[in-house]
Amino acid sequence: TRSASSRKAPATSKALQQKILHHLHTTQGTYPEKASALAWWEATAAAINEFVMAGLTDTQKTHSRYDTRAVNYLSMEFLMGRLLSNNLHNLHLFETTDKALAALGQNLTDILEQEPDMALGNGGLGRLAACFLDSLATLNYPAVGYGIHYEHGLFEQHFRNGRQIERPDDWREYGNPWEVCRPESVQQIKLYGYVETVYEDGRARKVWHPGRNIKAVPWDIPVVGYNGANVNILRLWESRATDFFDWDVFNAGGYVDAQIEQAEAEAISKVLYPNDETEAGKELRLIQQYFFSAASLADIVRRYQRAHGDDWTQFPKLVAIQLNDTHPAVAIPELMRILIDDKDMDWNHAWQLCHQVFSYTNHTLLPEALEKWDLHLFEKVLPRHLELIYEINHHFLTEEVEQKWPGDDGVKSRLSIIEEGARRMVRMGHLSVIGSHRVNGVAEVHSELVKSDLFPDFHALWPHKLTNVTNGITPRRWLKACNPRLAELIDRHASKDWPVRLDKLQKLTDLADDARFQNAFMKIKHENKEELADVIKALTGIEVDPGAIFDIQIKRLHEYKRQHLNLLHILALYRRLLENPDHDMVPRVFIFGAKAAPGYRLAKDIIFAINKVADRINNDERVGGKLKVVMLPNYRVSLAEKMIPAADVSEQISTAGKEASGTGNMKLALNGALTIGTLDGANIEIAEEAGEDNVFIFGLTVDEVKALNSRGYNPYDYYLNDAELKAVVDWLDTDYFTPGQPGALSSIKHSLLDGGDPFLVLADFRSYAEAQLKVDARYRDRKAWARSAIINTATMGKFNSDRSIQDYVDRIWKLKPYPRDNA
Ligand code: 26W
Repeated sequence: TRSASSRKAPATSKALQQKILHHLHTTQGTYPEKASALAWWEATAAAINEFVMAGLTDTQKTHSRYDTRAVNYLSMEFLMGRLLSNNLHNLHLFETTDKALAALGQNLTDILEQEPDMALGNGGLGRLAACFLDSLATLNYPAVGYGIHYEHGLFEQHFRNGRQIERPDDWREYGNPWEVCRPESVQQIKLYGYVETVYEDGRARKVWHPGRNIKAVPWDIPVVGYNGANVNILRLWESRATDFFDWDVFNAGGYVDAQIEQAEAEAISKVLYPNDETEAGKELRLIQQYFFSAASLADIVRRYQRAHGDDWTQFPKLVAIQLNDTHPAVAIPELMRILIDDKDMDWNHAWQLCHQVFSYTNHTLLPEALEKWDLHLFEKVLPRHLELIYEINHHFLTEEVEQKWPGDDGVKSRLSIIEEGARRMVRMGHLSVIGSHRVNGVAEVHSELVKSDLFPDFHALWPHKLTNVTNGITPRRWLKACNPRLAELIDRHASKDWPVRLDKLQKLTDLADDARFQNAFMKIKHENKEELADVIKALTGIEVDPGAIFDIQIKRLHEYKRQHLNLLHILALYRRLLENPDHDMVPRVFIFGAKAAPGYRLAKDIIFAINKVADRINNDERVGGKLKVVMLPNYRVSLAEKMIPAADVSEQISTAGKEASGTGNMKLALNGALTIGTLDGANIEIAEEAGEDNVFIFGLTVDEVKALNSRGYNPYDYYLNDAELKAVVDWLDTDYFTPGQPGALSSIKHSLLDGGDPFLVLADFRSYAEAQLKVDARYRDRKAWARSAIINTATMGKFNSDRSIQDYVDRIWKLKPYPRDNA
């Protein structure tokens, strides 16, 4: 197939063959007859890296030649997935490499499978950061991603007797061909200790005497833009024991102590915290946050001073810093510390610079996810930063808040960075809002809730600070690379530049009723389902029929995402089939992928329940192949790439008001799945784009959820008044799905009844079941289904992450694009 752009591949397949062989010999030390698949992958990556590195050098030269304004994207998570396939697509080398490898007797698809996922993130927030890097490079914006070089990314998930088992992820076990270590840019990071006030020339100065010094070593991962655009960098910091080794301690017999110090230093970047949306308040996590924020700021300041020395006037013109949630919020007092303590700047000047460079994205409203640090812990780890936070807070409360609401202590205590109480806490959200010039939510409804419910007083104080940037996804990875058949069909029927101009998919709406196009579109869906069926068989042994509806829910396991609502409906279908073997339904395969945080009991119980229900249903002759349930193990980016193209139905069923945006919803709809969803997050905007007829909306709205909760929600009202609902909830209390182990699934029932059903599962059950009947009815009408599927693909242009990035640029970052010289 011809590539979507008019650009041609930068190498012939002959030339590439030579390069791959060269690397097989000289960097892998092997030869074709002997080489393992892994060696072939390494050699291919090394060959492609020649083009990547050339682009990187050109881009860096361009940025320094024009002294460009850049955004620095600070994120604790970057969920990059695999890079080889992505780099091949973005460099227009995919077909060429395929050919080159074929000529060498190798299969590219198999070789791509050798690459471990780079899973340095939990879920939505981390994958969003990865899509944004792709778009920033593609649009030629100068940008650096800053994060942590975790030795172990998100755990590997296995099932043992249906229960989730975690094993460490070891993505770098055999090295990583993409990353470059930059010892010349090492930073020293200080921790603990105490602050001394020194009087000099009649002025008080603060001197921080740290108790610990840690080395931050940068690893650069090139980020290749589409069409051979810029190659930006993702800079990830690894912690090491410092070289400023305490030789006295060592010589005085402190060998063991010195080793302990080294282990402690290395622990900082050892492992990604697997908690999604729950703040645990752990000291190591705070140290991780400070470690990478401080290293990144030192790097930003070093780069700036290399060009501008002590002239700070250009700083806010050249530097934008985006805080991806509050995890890097400590960067705000850190920049103040650098400017005031190290660079001798006065408070007002420093604050003015600070406030101009920072902006903050909020990704969640869940109270348990809002970061707060115990004040004493904070003081122990970062004594100087706590002082600076007090001072920021003092200026804010006595100047800005006092001006607006004179004498109002209530509003002061609500807006204070410090939460008073038995345990005093540092509120990182407050710090982020006060220290930033812009704050954004990630979908329209979410941003409105940020204004009205999360930060209403801040919104009253600064009406222009809070804004919206709706999330997006990169169509390169999430359509072109993962769904080559559909990509090729679109190449032929819409314009070829859709990977950069996704709105051009609109043209396909004209073909939504065209029988030939419908057949071609649905044939591709069917072929993708056959491929996924093979994957399911290989991973679980379960056989599924590609003729059935593939109904997919893929996301972290969380009560608010309501995988258990899906499960209750599955039980209802099963029950209908048992009560009436002739019950008429389109055969359906429910497919899940989800990891639970290792300490989240109920989430793990829901995984167990899905697995147990799946066992029972899949082995029950009576359902006559009409119902199958599959929970795929170890859901991750590379598995998502196989599942999404094969989905007929996309489950987006969070309690309204709880899912900030969702981005899986966009990926699935783009690939022609019909959404069954609540009016939550970006589902609302998806429904607006696709039209209400092409999505299945159900359940309570944000306002109805609020009203029900303030009336006082009683789950028994629903349980006792819906016989089917009662029957399936009670089913969980028997040993039907766990023979010999009654009560093994009762925690779910308990949470839904006596636990108060905090996410209104029972309240939305009937409406969900009815929407599912409409899904079934639509699927029977093959043409109507095909039409809706096509319209979904055609109307997802808005959700291109290039559009999100352009919104950030226009509203917040104010960058100019700089295509690289020599490109
Ligand atoms: C402190 C523990 C913790 C860890 C991660 C709290 C919160 C998080 C993230 C903010 C959770 C997250 O990934 N949020 C998701 O962000 C996506 C990108 O904006 C949204 O699409 C999802 O709706 C949101 O849940």
